[in-house]
Amino acid sequence: AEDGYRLWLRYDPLPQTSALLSSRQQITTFFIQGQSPTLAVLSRELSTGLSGLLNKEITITPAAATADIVISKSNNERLGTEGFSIITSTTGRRQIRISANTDVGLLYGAFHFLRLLQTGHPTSNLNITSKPGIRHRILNHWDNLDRYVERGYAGISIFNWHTLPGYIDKRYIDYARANASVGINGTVLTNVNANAYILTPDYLLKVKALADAFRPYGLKVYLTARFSAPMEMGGLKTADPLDADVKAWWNNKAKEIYQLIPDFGGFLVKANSEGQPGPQDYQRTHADGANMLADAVAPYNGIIMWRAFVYSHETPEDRFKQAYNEFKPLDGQFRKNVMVQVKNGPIDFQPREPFSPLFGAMPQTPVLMEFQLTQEYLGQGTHLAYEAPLFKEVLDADTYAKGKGSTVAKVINGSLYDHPLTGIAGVANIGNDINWCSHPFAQANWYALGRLAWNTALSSETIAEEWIKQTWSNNSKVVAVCKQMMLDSRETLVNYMTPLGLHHIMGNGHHYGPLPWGKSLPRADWNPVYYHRADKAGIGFNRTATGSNALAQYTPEAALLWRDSTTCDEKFLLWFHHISWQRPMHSGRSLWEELCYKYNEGVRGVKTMQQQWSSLQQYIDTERFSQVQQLLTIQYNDAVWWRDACLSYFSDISGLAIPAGYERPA
Ligand code: GCW
Repeated sequence: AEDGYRLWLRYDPLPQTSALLSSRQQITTFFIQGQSPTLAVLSRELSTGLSGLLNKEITITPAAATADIVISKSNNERLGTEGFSIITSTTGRRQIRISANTDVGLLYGAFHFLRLLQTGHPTSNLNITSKPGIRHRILNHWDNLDRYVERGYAGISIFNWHTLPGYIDKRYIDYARANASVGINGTVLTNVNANAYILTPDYLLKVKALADAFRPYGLKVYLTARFSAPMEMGGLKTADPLDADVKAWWNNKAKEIYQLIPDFGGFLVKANSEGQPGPQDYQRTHADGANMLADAVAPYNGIIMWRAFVYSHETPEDRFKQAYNEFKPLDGQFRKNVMVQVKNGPIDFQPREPFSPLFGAMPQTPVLMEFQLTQEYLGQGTHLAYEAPLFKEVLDADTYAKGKGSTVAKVINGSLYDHPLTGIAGVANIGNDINWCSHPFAQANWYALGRLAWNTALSSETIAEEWIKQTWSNNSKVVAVCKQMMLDSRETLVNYMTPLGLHHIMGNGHHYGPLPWGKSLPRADWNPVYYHRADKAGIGFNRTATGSNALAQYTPEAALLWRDSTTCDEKFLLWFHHISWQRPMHSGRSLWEELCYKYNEGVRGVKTMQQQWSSLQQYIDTERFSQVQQLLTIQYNDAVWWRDACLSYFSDISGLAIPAGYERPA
């Protein structure tokens, strides 16, 4: 576990390949033009990184002309405020030139250069320009003030409110480094199920201490705002967003925060969802609530990220449809500094969901993507599930909102509707475990979020390969085997948990193991039977025109993929259709047989991962090798548990026996 602390910034000496040998010969000195806290951070990182990787002494030189690496400001409009270029110049003395318009751009450039070295890229002929495609690249911590992390599986919160503001834990700095290394530039420190206490003067001083520590790394802090704070903290009788005293309270609070933290990012808000207070408590709309807060932070260039994760069981409506029904009519009513934050799918971070129909449906509103890095429904801190393929599936999905090619990625990077305000968020999987994320492979999901936020066009494969080389080894066998494990892992997990479009059949509350028979919770929409709808005749949720008609929330072209049960992509089949157990599938098997087949595929997939991992023993440090090996054993047993529980239950419901040739439940 200790070895995992360094994440992907290990900087161990590189193997002596020819690409490296030339870099090693060429790089001894670097020069940094100018001085600032960010440049100091950059200089430290480059010294540590280069001397570690190249295994020799690296020195800073005061003379650009004699340096091997020159880091200096440019004035290049194309690079924007965070982009950089890295060029090997061969005119005159051979130099690697890292340029950017800002200090933080230079820092990103330096981290990218270290990444190139760590991944074995030759540096003799570089000609790179890069800038982020999305402006706000943010982690959302669901961390409570008592350090309990909601849906956290990696220990308690890294934010130690007790010793702040006096004590700056080294971990805060390493956290900021890791984020900067992948371009993450914002962090929401507190849970969306918010505690108003964070807004008290004492806590704001603690937040300021973190903001000061993170600033050199280009990492802004944000907080969650509890909508009823004016009552709880301010002693007001209401939190009605149209009430003058309420507005004044928030305006003063914003002023107080910005006096302490001039570059405070703004607020993330969960309102009128799962019992949280909100504007609807006063018969006001989400827009009224968001705009009131937006006005409070606008003078300081703050933003509001207002979540669209709303659903209520009082409404008989399919939960799938509720966020869209609530928010779509509000398009055009939000202030310019409001983003609506939408989870990738319409229900809740399932192993596979169709994209949320809100993407593309609110042309006048910047829509921010919320992914979940913490694997609440994907085996948590225990199962190996590389999420980049899940993220990519959603980003690449076509909304057809402005014709073919209107991908979700284009909605969130602002290009489809020409929004300058853009964002992507990942619910963090970080805790105070020595290795940060509990499962050594879970670090890859944090890494992937940053890399995709920078460039949504990167492939899952490229990201995996980069991460493996930096985290495990440059050895080609390790790279090939880990990459295969990672790329297959999500589909394997879908197979043993929720194949063919099943969803939300996890155990109540904890969401870890299977509970397809679950129907005891008071809220129908929290019970698995609500989602799979299995009966004697068949299985699946009819969301076509003869059912809940959730499909009508998509553009007709997008809906076409799923509308007809005979042509529907089978991965999504039971999301949209109630299908007879006997229905022939593309494989020629009946639906029931296919379900049995898929669950077994899932179990087999984990067995394969175990074998793949075992083949790497000689290349991996004992500690991390054994940790992953043990976790894979748990994952295998869990996959068997999932298969047996689900197939037994569905067999009971359908009256169909598990066909010969498939493993049977014990
Ligand atoms: O996925 C669900 C979780 C809740 C969470 C909620 C949300 C923070 O089970 O724990 O609350 O989503 O996203 O608001």
